[in-house]
Amino acid sequence: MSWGNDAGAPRQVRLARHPCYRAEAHGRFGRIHVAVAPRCNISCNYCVREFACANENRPGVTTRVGGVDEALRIVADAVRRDPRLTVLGVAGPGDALANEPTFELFERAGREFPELTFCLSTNGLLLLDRIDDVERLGIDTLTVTVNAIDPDIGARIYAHVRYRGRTYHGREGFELLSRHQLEGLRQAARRGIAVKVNTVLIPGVNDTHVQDVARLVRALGASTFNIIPMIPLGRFASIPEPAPEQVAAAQDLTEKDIDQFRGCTRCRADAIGVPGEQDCALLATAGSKE
Ligand code: CLF
Ligand code: SF4
Repeated sequence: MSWGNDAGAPRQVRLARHPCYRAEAHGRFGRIHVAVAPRCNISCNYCVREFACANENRPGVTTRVGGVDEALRIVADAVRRDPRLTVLGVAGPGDALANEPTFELFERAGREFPELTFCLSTNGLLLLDRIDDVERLGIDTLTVTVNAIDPDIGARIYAHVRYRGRTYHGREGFELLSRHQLEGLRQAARRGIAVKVNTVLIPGVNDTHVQDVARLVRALGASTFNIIPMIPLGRFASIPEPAPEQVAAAQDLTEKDIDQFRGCTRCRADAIGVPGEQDCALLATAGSKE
């Protein structure tokens, strides 16, 4: 099966082949995550990252963190194996924008794989600082995780925020993060980048707040909203995972304000494949050593 060469295709065409943006693309097209971003600049209370993990399927884990050369070999191997893989994404295991290899990767991939859609997922702290780079590198789709807009709620979700050599806690940390997230996503949308907001649904913390988040990010230019049930880990290990009905209710509520993506499979940082099918990250990693 061939889907032709999308190099230079209008963004709408590229979006139509993005499994995390268009319902009709979900189950038909896939993504290649390359784990070139180990470091993070904030601390979410539900986060546990693992850099040598083969048997868990969730964000923040990868079999290994590799360099850009290895990542590009993985991409070449993956697109050769499966032409349905249309999206190249950096989604951790830390924050994409807090790791310089992310930028080198997209720079080189722009020359080597111009037909792929470039996707980047971030906590948004550095989005304002790097928005020119994000645009220059041809990032088509940008995901910003926005878990709150109310400082009283946000201060409960993040243990700290580290920015330009200083560490911020509590409300101060959240307000800094939130300003950068919201202004960054507004500027990205104004530059024509398709912006999706991921909101991690945390029972008892932000579950009555998601509509406020959805309305504001829509007003700022986000086009898609993805409510992700929190996996109880780290400092939030004792909070129960939201039931599927809770997630569906939050999606139904916010659907009035913004398009929903309902097919999220909470991918690993090195997931490769069509979401919902078995990922072949280990296979591709092994292939890269050939
Ligand atoms: Fe990857 Fe994320 Fe891009 Fe998709 S995943 S960087 S937007 S190409 Fe997709 Fe995976 Fe859910 Fe993310 S199913 S965790 S929403
Ligand atoms: Fe973990 Fe991602 Fe939060 Fe960083 S932004 S602490 S990697 S969940």
